[in-house]
Amino acid sequence: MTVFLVIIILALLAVTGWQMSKIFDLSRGPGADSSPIANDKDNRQQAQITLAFMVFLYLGMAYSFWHWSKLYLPEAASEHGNEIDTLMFISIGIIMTVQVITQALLHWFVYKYQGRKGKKALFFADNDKLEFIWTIIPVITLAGLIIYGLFTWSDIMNISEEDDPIIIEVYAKQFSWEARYAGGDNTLGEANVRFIEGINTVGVNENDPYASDDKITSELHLPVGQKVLFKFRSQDVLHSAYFPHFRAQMNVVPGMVTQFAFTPDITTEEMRNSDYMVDKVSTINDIRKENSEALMAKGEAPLDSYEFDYFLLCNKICGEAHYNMQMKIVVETEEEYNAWLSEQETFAETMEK
Ligand SMILES: [Cu+2]
Repeated sequence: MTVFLVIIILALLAVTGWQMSKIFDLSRGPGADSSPIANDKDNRQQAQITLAFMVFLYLGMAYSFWHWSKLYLPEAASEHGNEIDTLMFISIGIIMTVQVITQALLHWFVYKYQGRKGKKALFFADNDKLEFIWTIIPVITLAGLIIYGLFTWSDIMNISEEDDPIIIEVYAKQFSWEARYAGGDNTLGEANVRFIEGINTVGVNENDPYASDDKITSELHLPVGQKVLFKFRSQDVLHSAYFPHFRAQMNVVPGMVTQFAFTPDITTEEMRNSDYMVDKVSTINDIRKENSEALMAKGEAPLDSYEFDYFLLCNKICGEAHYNMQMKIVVETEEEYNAWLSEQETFAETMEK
């Protein structure tokens, strides 16, 4: 509502400004140049504004890179992540180069060939050679990018049986995630929303023999260096499972199972100790310390100090608490993973209670 009001006020202000400029023109009297046709002075002014706009664009671009590049994600923590990053880097590199050159040409030509009295534009109908050049270069570049992207995509999405991945179900609902480990048989029991009842929160079929050893958890633990196949289900609306640090994302659609596999290759501990993360965490904690002092001065509790963890986020705006829909991910050694998993209760044990 507030946004709507602000838009209306801005629109009204624009109309007011426009009307005032008309009144201003009328009040200048008969002596002033009131012709609607642009003269040399107008043209020069417009050409200079165009050049100034180009400078503004380049400065804005340089500032954005300098100021926001620290917000980039850390290095990819999965095996395929580097492929995605390279694809992204090459695409952005090409786009940036073309953009910088064409902006300069566009603005410079507007300036150089500004309107002048007595100057006439050359009539130039077409040139087959030029048309050919500016068609074939984008065709080759785009085809190259698309084919490269397709190969990367199929490389990441094709899961071979030989990899023998660990199977984990990721279950989404407004507004939380749950994970279901397939247990000793590495086969998930049947599940459906119709089976949801009481503590059976993800709807596992109690009568399915594969289901009894499944383990339902509120944290995702993954062993480093092992391929994990995630099977996604949603209870209610469209969600999107987003693993930013692992460069993975998959829509979670009610009524169907979607999947994505990746191999985590940096443990939580290693990521915490990386230069990038040590630096980032200390910056966050400095800010928290300052804010805590302000809070304590008001007699409120101070903030906890921050420690890095991987997390799974929802990347579809799925409702009012969407922003809060996240699950902690721990990447650890195989021994730690096995120790953690053996402590988790099986589905059969949960249902006995
Ligand atoms: Cu969601």
